Amino acid sequence: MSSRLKLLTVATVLYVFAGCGGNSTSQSNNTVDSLPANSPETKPPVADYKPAFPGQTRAPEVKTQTPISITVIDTTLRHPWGICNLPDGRLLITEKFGTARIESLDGKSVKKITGFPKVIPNGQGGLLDINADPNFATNRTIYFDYSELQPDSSAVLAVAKATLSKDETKIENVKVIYRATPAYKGLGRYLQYGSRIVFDKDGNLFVSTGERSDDSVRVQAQWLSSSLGKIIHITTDGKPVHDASFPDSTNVKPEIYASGLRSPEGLVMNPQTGELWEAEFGPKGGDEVNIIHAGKNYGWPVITYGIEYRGVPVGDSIQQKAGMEQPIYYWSPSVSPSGIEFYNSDTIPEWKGNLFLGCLSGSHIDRLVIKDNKVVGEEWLFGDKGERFRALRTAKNGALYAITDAGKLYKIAKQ
Ligand SMILES: [Ca+2]
Repeated sequence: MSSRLKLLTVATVLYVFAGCGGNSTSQSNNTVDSLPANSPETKPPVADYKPAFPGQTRAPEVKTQTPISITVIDTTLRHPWGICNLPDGRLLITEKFGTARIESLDGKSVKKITGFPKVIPNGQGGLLDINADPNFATNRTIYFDYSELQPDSSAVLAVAKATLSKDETKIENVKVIYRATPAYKGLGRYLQYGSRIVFDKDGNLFVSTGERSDDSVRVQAQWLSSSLGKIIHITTDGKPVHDASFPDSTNVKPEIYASGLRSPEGLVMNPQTGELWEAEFGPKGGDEVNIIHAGKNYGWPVITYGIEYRGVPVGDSIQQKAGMEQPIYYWSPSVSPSGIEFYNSDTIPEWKGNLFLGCLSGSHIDRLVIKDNKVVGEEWLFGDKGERFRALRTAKNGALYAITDAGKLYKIAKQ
Protein backbone atom coordinates (compact mmCIF):
# COMPACT_ATOMS: atom_id res chain seq x y z
CA MET A 1 0.00 0.00 0.00
CA SER A 2 3.03 2.28 -0.16
CA SER A 3 1.72 3.97 -3.28
CA ARG A 4 -1.18 5.31 -1.25
CA LEU A 5 0.77 8.38 -0.30
CA LYS A 6 2.04 9.00 -3.76
CA LEU A 7 1.63 12.62 -4.71
CA LEU A 8 1.53 13.79 -8.25
CA THR A 9 3.42 16.83 -9.35
CA VAL A 10 0.66 18.52 -11.27
CA ALA A 11 0.35 21.81 -9.49
CA THR A 12 -1.22 24.29 -11.79
CA VAL A 13 -4.31 22.60 -13.10
CA LEU A 14 -7.05 22.50 -10.54
CA TYR A 15 -10.47 21.12 -11.15
CA VAL A 16 -12.85 23.72 -9.91
CA PHE A 17 -16.51 22.91 -9.42
CA ALA A 18 -16.56 20.65 -12.43
CA GLY A 19 -20.09 19.67 -11.48
CA CYS A 20 -21.61 23.02 -12.42
CA GLY A 21 -20.02 23.12 -15.83
CA GLY A 22 -19.67 19.55 -16.96
CA ASN A 23 -16.00 18.76 -17.24
CA SER A 24 -14.83 22.35 -17.17
CA THR A 25 -11.47 23.06 -15.59
CA SER A 26 -9.72 26.27 -14.77
CA GLN A 27 -6.15 27.34 -14.32
CA SER A 28 -4.80 28.42 -10.97
CA ASN A 29 -1.44 29.37 -9.58
CA ASN A 30 -2.24 27.74 -6.26
CA THR A 31 -0.33 24.62 -5.37
CA VAL A 32 -2.07 21.66 -3.85
CA ASP A 33 -1.08 18.08 -3.31
CA SER A 34 -2.79 16.30 -6.12
CA LEU A 35 -4.92 13.32 -5.30
CA PRO A 36 -3.58 9.79 -5.81
CA ALA A 37 -4.10 8.49 -9.32
CA ASN A 38 -4.48 4.80 -8.48
CA SER A 39 -8.01 5.01 -7.07
CA PRO A 40 -10.97 3.31 -8.76
CA GLU A 41 -12.35 6.85 -9.15
CA THR A 42 -10.95 8.47 -12.30
CA LYS A 43 -13.13 11.54 -12.60
CA PRO A 44 -11.93 14.88 -11.18
CA PRO A 45 -13.26 15.88 -7.76
CA VAL A 46 -16.05 18.47 -7.73
CA ALA A 47 -13.87 20.87 -5.74
CA ASP A 48 -10.15 21.27 -5.11
CA TYR A 49 -10.47 20.84 -1.35
CA LYS A 50 -7.48 19.25 0.32
CA PRO A 51 -8.00 16.13 2.47
CA ALA A 52 -7.27 16.43 6.18
CA PHE A 53 -4.92 13.44 6.08
CA PRO A 54 -3.44 11.07 3.48
CA GLY A 55 -5.85 8.31 2.57
CA GLN A 56 -8.99 10.25 3.52
CA THR A 57 -10.18 9.92 -0.08
CA ARG A 58 -9.19 7.95 -3.18
CA ALA A 59 -7.54 4.98 -1.52
CA PRO A 60 -5.60 2.76 -3.91
CA GLU A 61 -7.58 0.24 -5.90
CA VAL A 62 -7.58 -3.36 -4.69
CA LYS A 63 -8.93 -6.43 -6.47
CA THR A 64 -10.68 -9.39 -4.86
CA GLN A 65 -8.66 -12.55 -5.56
CA THR A 66 -11.28 -15.07 -4.43
CA PRO A 67 -13.54 -16.20 -7.32
CA ILE A 68 -16.92 -14.62 -6.60
CA SER A 69 -20.33 -15.33 -8.11
CA ILE A 70 -23.22 -12.87 -8.18
CA THR A 71 -26.66 -14.34 -8.80
CA VAL A 72 -30.10 -12.76 -8.98
CA ILE A 73 -32.38 -14.82 -6.78
CA ASP A 74 -35.46 -12.58 -6.89
CA THR A 75 -36.61 -9.88 -9.32
CA THR A 76 -40.04 -9.21 -7.85
CA LEU A 77 -39.36 -6.92 -4.91
CA ARG A 78 -41.14 -3.57 -5.05
CA HIS A 79 -38.50 -0.96 -4.29
CA PRO A 80 -36.82 -2.75 -1.37
CA TRP A 81 -35.18 -0.53 1.22
CA GLY A 82 -34.15 -2.33 4.41
CA ILE A 83 -32.81 -5.85 4.94
CA CYS A 84 -31.96 -7.79 8.10
CA ASN A 85 -31.24 -11.34 9.19
CA LEU A 86 -33.64 -13.51 11.11
CA PRO A 87 -32.22 -16.00 13.64
CA ASP A 88 -33.00 -18.96 11.33
CA GLY A 89 -30.95 -17.37 8.55
CA ARG A 90 -33.78 -16.04 6.38
CA LEU A 91 -33.88 -12.40 5.30
CA LEU A 92 -36.52 -9.85 6.30
CA ILE A 93 -36.83 -7.11 3.68
CA THR A 94 -38.96 -3.95 3.62
CA GLU A 95 -40.53 -2.48 0.51
CA LYS A 96 -40.86 1.28 0.27
CA PHE A 97 -44.60 1.34 -0.39
CA GLY A 98 -45.41 -0.26 2.96
CA THR A 99 -45.00 -4.02 2.80
CA ALA A 100 -42.27 -6.50 3.72
CA ARG A 101 -41.32 -10.06 2.94
CA ILE A 102 -39.29 -12.91 4.33
CA GLU A 103 -37.07 -14.70 1.84
CA SER A 104 -35.12 -17.91 2.15
CA LEU A 105 -31.45 -17.71 1.20
CA ASP A 106 -32.06 -19.62 -2.03
CA GLY A 107 -34.90 -17.25 -2.99
CA LYS A 108 -37.32 -20.14 -3.37
CA SER A 109 -39.54 -19.29 -0.41
CA VAL A 110 -41.12 -15.84 -0.17
CA LYS A 111 -43.62 -14.79 2.46
CA LYS A 112 -45.33 -11.43 2.04
CA ILE A 113 -46.09 -9.42 5.18
CA THR A 114 -48.75 -6.74 5.58
CA GLY A 115 -50.09 -4.68 8.47
CA PHE A 116 -47.59 -1.83 8.39
CA PRO A 117 -48.85 1.70 9.12
CA LYS A 118 -49.67 4.02 6.25
CA VAL A 119 -46.47 5.54 4.92
CA ILE A 120 -45.69 8.46 2.64
CA PRO A 121 -43.88 6.75 -0.24
CA ASN A 122 -43.13 10.01 -2.06
CA GLY A 123 -39.57 11.07 -2.75
CA GLN A 124 -37.16 9.41 -0.36
CA GLY A 125 -39.92 8.51 2.10
CA GLY A 126 -41.73 5.23 2.60
CA LEU A 127 -41.31 2.14 4.73
CA LEU A 128 -37.57 2.33 5.32
CA ASP A 129 -35.30 0.27 7.56
CA ILE A 130 -36.10 -2.84 9.59
CA ASN A 131 -34.34 -4.91 12.23
CA ALA A 132 -35.22 -7.97 14.26
CA ASP A 133 -35.03 -7.97 18.04
CA PRO A 134 -31.98 -9.88 19.36
CA ASN A 135 -34.54 -12.14 21.08
CA PHE A 136 -36.74 -12.42 18.00
CA ALA A 137 -36.76 -16.22 18.22
CA THR A 138 -38.79 -15.98 21.42
CA ASN A 139 -40.56 -12.58 21.23
CA ARG A 140 -41.11 -12.23 17.44
CA THR A 141 -40.52 -8.49 17.79
CA ILE A 142 -39.34 -6.31 14.92
CA TYR A 143 -38.43 -2.62 14.71
CA PHE A 144 -38.93 -0.51 11.62
CA ASP A 145 -39.24 3.12 10.61
CA TYR A 146 -41.11 5.10 8.01
CA SER A 147 -42.15 8.54 6.84
CA GLU A 148 -45.35 9.41 8.64
CA LEU A 149 -47.83 12.07 7.54
CA GLN A 150 -48.93 14.51 10.22
CA PRO A 151 -52.35 16.24 10.37
CA ASP A 152 -50.84 19.51 9.13
CA SER A 153 -49.37 17.64 6.10
CA SER A 154 -45.86 17.78 7.49
CA ALA A 155 -43.81 14.57 7.54
CA VAL A 156 -41.72 12.92 10.25
CA LEU A 157 -39.55 9.82 10.61
CA ALA A 158 -41.44 7.47 12.96
CA VAL A 159 -39.79 4.46 14.61
CA ALA A 160 -42.12 1.60 15.55
CA LYS A 161 -42.10 -1.89 17.00
CA ALA A 162 -44.47 -4.76 16.28
CA THR A 163 -44.73 -8.53 16.52
CA LEU A 164 -44.74 -10.84 13.53
CA SER A 165 -47.77 -13.12 13.42
CA LYS A 166 -47.13 -16.82 13.87
CA ASP A 167 -48.09 -17.53 10.25
CA GLU A 168 -45.67 -14.79 9.09
CA THR A 169 -48.31 -13.00 7.02
CA LYS A 170 -48.76 -9.79 9.01
CA ILE A 171 -47.46 -7.68 11.85
CA GLU A 172 -49.48 -7.03 14.97
CA ASN A 173 -49.43 -4.79 18.05
CA VAL A 174 -47.81 -1.94 16.14
CA LYS A 175 -46.57 0.80 18.46
CA VAL A 176 -44.71 3.97 17.46
CA ILE A 177 -41.89 4.36 19.98
CA TYR A 178 -40.15 7.48 18.66
CA ARG A 179 -40.59 10.39 16.26
CA ALA A 180 -37.62 12.39 14.98
CA THR A 181 -39.13 15.81 15.54
CA PRO A 182 -39.73 18.46 14.48
CA ALA A 183 -41.89 17.23 11.62
CA TYR A 184 -41.10 19.14 8.46
CA LYS A 185 -43.50 20.72 5.99
CA GLY A 186 -41.23 22.54 3.52
CA LEU A 187 -40.21 21.65 -0.01
CA GLY A 188 -37.93 18.87 1.24
CA ARG A 189 -40.61 17.24 3.34
CA TYR A 190 -40.15 13.96 1.47
CA LEU A 191 -36.35 14.02 1.49
CA GLN A 192 -33.50 12.70 3.61
CA TYR A 193 -34.91 10.66 6.46
CA GLY A 194 -31.74 8.70 7.30
CA SER A 195 -33.47 5.92 9.25
CA ARG A 196 -31.13 2.94 9.69
CA ILE A 197 -31.83 0.99 12.89
CA VAL A 198 -28.95 -0.78 14.68
CA PHE A 199 -28.83 -2.60 18.02
CA ASP A 200 -26.14 -1.76 20.54
CA LYS A 201 -24.56 -4.47 22.69
CA ASP A 202 -27.17 -3.92 25.42
CA GLY A 203 -30.17 -4.31 23.14
CA ASN A 204 -30.92 -0.60 22.78
CA LEU A 205 -31.42 1.08 19.42
CA PHE A 206 -29.32 3.51 17.46
CA VAL A 207 -31.32 5.28 14.74
CA SER A 208 -29.83 7.63 12.15
CA THR A 209 -31.95 10.64 11.19
CA GLY A 210 -31.63 12.91 8.16
CA GLU A 211 -31.76 16.70 8.23
CA ARG A 212 -34.52 16.93 5.61
CA SER A 213 -32.45 18.72 3.00
CA ASP A 214 -33.74 22.30 2.70
CA ASP A 215 -31.41 25.17 3.63
CA SER A 216 -33.90 26.39 6.25
CA VAL A 217 -34.10 23.08 8.11
CA ARG A 218 -30.69 21.47 7.60
CA VAL A 219 -29.12 23.86 10.13
CA GLN A 220 -30.94 21.81 12.77
CA ALA A 221 -28.30 19.11 12.30
CA GLN A 222 -26.30 21.36 14.64
CA TRP A 223 -29.16 21.93 17.12
CA LEU A 224 -29.25 19.66 20.16
CA SER A 225 -32.92 20.62 20.59
CA SER A 226 -33.80 18.93 17.29
CA SER A 227 -33.75 15.23 16.37
CA LEU A 228 -32.83 15.96 12.75
CA GLY A 229 -29.38 15.11 11.38
CA LYS A 230 -28.47 12.95 14.41
CA ILE A 231 -27.69 9.55 15.77
CA ILE A 232 -30.46 8.83 18.28
CA HIS A 233 -29.93 6.33 21.11
CA ILE A 234 -33.15 4.94 22.57
CA THR A 235 -34.44 1.93 24.45
CA THR A 236 -36.79 -0.49 22.75
CA ASP A 237 -39.60 1.57 24.27
CA GLY A 238 -38.26 4.78 22.71
CA LYS A 239 -36.90 6.31 25.91
CA PRO A 240 -33.52 8.10 25.94
CA VAL A 241 -30.63 5.84 26.90
CA HIS A 242 -29.06 8.80 28.74
CA ASP A 243 -25.46 8.42 27.62
CA ALA A 244 -24.79 11.98 28.83
CA SER A 245 -23.37 12.52 25.37
CA PHE A 246 -24.12 16.23 25.53
CA PRO A 247 -24.54 18.65 28.48
CA ASP A 248 -27.76 18.17 30.42
CA SER A 249 -30.01 21.09 29.54
CA THR A 250 -33.63 21.81 28.79
CA ASN A 251 -32.47 22.67 25.26
CA VAL A 252 -30.79 19.32 24.73
CA LYS A 253 -32.66 16.16 23.80
CA PRO A 254 -31.12 13.45 25.99
CA GLU A 255 -31.56 10.76 23.32
CA ILE A 256 -29.10 12.51 20.97
CA TYR A 257 -25.88 10.50 20.74
CA ALA A 258 -24.09 12.40 17.98
CA SER A 259 -24.87 15.44 15.82
CA GLY A 260 -24.04 17.19 12.57
CA LEU A 261 -25.13 14.54 10.04
CA ARG A 262 -26.67 15.16 6.65
CA SER A 263 -28.37 12.14 5.06
CA PRO A 264 -27.16 9.08 6.99
CA GLU A 265 -28.60 6.03 5.20
CA GLY A 266 -25.71 3.84 6.37
CA LEU A 267 -25.30 2.64 9.97
CA VAL A 268 -23.72 -0.54 11.27
CA MET A 269 -21.78 -1.90 14.22
CA ASN A 270 -18.21 -2.88 13.47
CA PRO A 271 -18.20 -6.47 14.77
CA GLN A 272 -14.44 -6.40 15.32
CA THR A 273 -14.25 -3.17 17.34
CA GLY A 274 -17.78 -2.69 18.68
CA GLU A 275 -17.77 0.84 17.26
CA LEU A 276 -20.68 2.39 15.40
CA TRP A 277 -19.94 3.26 11.77
CA GLU A 278 -22.03 5.59 9.63
CA ALA A 279 -22.17 6.59 5.97
CA GLU A 280 -24.01 9.58 4.59
CA PHE A 281 -24.80 11.32 1.35
CA GLY A 282 -22.93 14.58 1.18
CA PRO A 283 -24.01 17.48 -0.98
CA LYS A 284 -22.50 17.40 -4.52
CA GLY A 285 -19.35 15.44 -3.72
CA GLY A 286 -18.42 14.87 -0.09
CA ASP A 287 -20.15 11.55 0.67
CA GLU A 288 -18.67 10.37 3.98
CA VAL A 289 -17.87 7.45 6.24
CA ASN A 290 -17.67 8.34 9.93
CA ILE A 291 -16.95 6.42 13.13
CA ILE A 292 -19.59 7.63 15.55
CA HIS A 293 -18.65 8.46 19.12
CA ALA A 294 -20.93 9.74 21.87
CA GLY A 295 -21.14 13.51 22.09
CA LYS A 296 -19.29 14.25 18.86
CA ASN A 297 -20.32 16.72 16.18
CA TYR A 298 -19.78 15.52 12.60
CA GLY A 299 -19.90 18.97 11.12
CA TRP A 300 -22.76 19.30 8.65
CA PRO A 301 -23.61 21.87 7.34
CA VAL A 302 -20.64 23.81 8.67
CA ILE A 303 -17.86 21.65 7.21
CA THR A 304 -18.00 19.44 4.12
CA TYR A 305 -15.87 18.29 1.18
CA GLY A 306 -18.79 18.80 -1.19
CA ILE A 307 -20.49 21.79 -2.77
CA GLU A 308 -24.12 22.74 -3.24
CA TYR A 309 -25.89 20.98 -6.11
CA ARG A 310 -26.36 24.42 -7.64
CA GLY A 311 -22.58 24.62 -7.94
CA VAL A 312 -21.61 27.10 -5.22
CA PRO A 313 -19.70 26.42 -1.99
CA VAL A 314 -21.58 25.28 1.11
CA GLY A 315 -21.64 28.03 3.75
CA ASP A 316 -18.20 29.46 4.37
CA SER A 317 -16.54 26.77 2.23
CA ILE A 318 -14.58 25.18 5.08
CA GLN A 319 -13.64 21.54 5.45
CA GLN A 320 -12.07 21.39 8.90
CA LYS A 321 -12.98 23.04 12.16
CA ALA A 322 -12.03 22.54 15.80
CA GLY A 323 -14.72 20.66 17.69
CA MET A 324 -15.98 18.96 14.54
CA GLU A 325 -15.05 15.43 13.54
CA GLN A 326 -13.40 14.57 10.25
CA PRO A 327 -14.83 11.75 8.15
CA ILE A 328 -12.46 8.79 7.99
CA TYR A 329 -13.19 8.70 4.26
CA TYR A 330 -14.98 10.74 1.62
CA TRP A 331 -15.81 10.56 -2.08
CA SER A 332 -15.80 13.36 -4.61
CA PRO A 333 -17.63 13.03 -6.97
CA SER A 334 -20.44 11.33 -5.08
CA VAL A 335 -21.10 7.59 -5.10
CA SER A 336 -24.26 7.92 -2.93
CA PRO A 337 -23.74 5.30 -0.23
CA SER A 338 -26.95 3.91 1.25
CA GLY A 339 -26.92 0.74 3.39
CA ILE A 340 -23.55 -0.46 4.73
CA GLU A 341 -22.28 -3.72 6.17
CA PHE A 342 -19.10 -5.22 7.56
CA TYR A 343 -18.45 -8.61 6.02
CA ASN A 344 -17.99 -10.81 9.07
CA SER A 345 -17.73 -14.37 7.85
CA ASP A 346 -14.75 -16.68 7.39
CA THR A 347 -16.13 -17.91 4.05
CA ILE A 348 -14.25 -15.23 2.07
CA PRO A 349 -11.26 -14.56 4.34
CA GLU A 350 -9.89 -11.60 2.35
CA TRP A 351 -13.21 -9.79 2.84
CA LYS A 352 -13.45 -10.27 6.60
CA GLY A 353 -13.61 -6.91 8.36
CA ASN A 354 -14.04 -4.99 5.10
CA LEU A 355 -16.82 -2.39 4.90
CA PHE A 356 -19.25 -2.83 2.00
CA LEU A 357 -21.47 0.06 0.88
CA GLY A 358 -24.47 -0.16 -1.42
CA CYS A 359 -24.12 2.79 -3.79
CA LEU A 360 -26.98 4.43 -5.67
CA SER A 361 -25.62 6.97 -8.16
CA GLY A 362 -22.31 5.09 -8.07
CA SER A 363 -24.14 1.97 -9.35
CA HIS A 364 -21.74 -0.36 -7.59
CA ILE A 365 -21.00 -2.02 -4.28
CA ASP A 366 -18.06 -0.25 -2.74
CA ARG A 367 -15.58 -2.38 -0.80
CA LEU A 368 -13.32 -0.58 1.65
CA VAL A 369 -10.36 -2.36 3.20
CA ILE A 370 -9.86 -1.04 6.73
CA LYS A 371 -6.71 -1.07 8.83
CA ASP A 372 -6.48 0.64 12.21
CA ASN A 373 -9.70 2.55 11.45
CA LYS A 374 -8.27 3.98 8.22
CA VAL A 375 -9.23 3.07 4.67
CA VAL A 376 -6.23 1.48 2.94
CA GLY A 377 -7.87 0.08 -0.20
CA GLU A 378 -11.02 0.45 -2.29
CA GLU A 379 -12.74 -1.73 -4.88
CA TRP A 380 -15.80 -1.01 -6.99
CA LEU A 381 -17.74 -4.23 -7.45
CA PHE A 382 -20.55 -5.18 -9.84
CA GLY A 383 -20.70 -1.86 -11.69
CA ASP A 384 -21.62 -3.85 -14.81
CA LYS A 385 -25.02 -4.63 -13.31
CA GLY A 386 -26.25 -1.04 -13.68
CA GLU A 387 -28.05 -1.24 -10.35
CA ARG A 388 -28.73 1.22 -7.57
CA PHE A 389 -27.63 -0.91 -4.62
CA ARG A 390 -29.74 0.08 -1.59
CA ALA A 391 -28.56 -2.17 1.23
CA LEU A 392 -26.77 -5.43 1.94
CA ARG A 393 -26.24 -7.99 4.68
CA THR A 394 -23.87 -10.84 5.45
CA ALA A 395 -26.11 -13.90 5.74
CA LYS A 396 -25.70 -16.97 7.87
CA ASN A 397 -24.35 -18.95 4.89
CA GLY A 398 -21.39 -16.56 4.46
CA ALA A 399 -22.78 -14.87 1.34
CA LEU A 400 -23.61 -11.19 0.98
CA TYR A 401 -27.19 -10.40 -0.04
CA ALA A 402 -27.91 -7.07 -1.68
CA ILE A 403 -31.19 -5.37 -2.62
CA THR A 404 -31.56 -2.86 -5.44
CA ASP A 405 -34.01 -0.07 -6.21
CA ALA A 406 -35.03 -1.98 -9.36
CA GLY A 407 -36.38 -4.76 -7.14
CA LYS A 408 -33.69 -7.40 -7.28
CA LEU A 409 -32.18 -9.51 -4.54
CA TYR A 410 -28.62 -10.56 -5.33
CA LYS A 411 -26.62 -13.32 -3.71
CA ILE A 412 -22.89 -12.67 -3.75
CA ALA A 413 -20.90 -15.76 -2.79
CA LYS A 414 -17.64 -17.62 -3.09
CA GLN A 415 -17.71 -19.68 -6.29
CA1 LIG B 1 -19.29 15.40 8.27
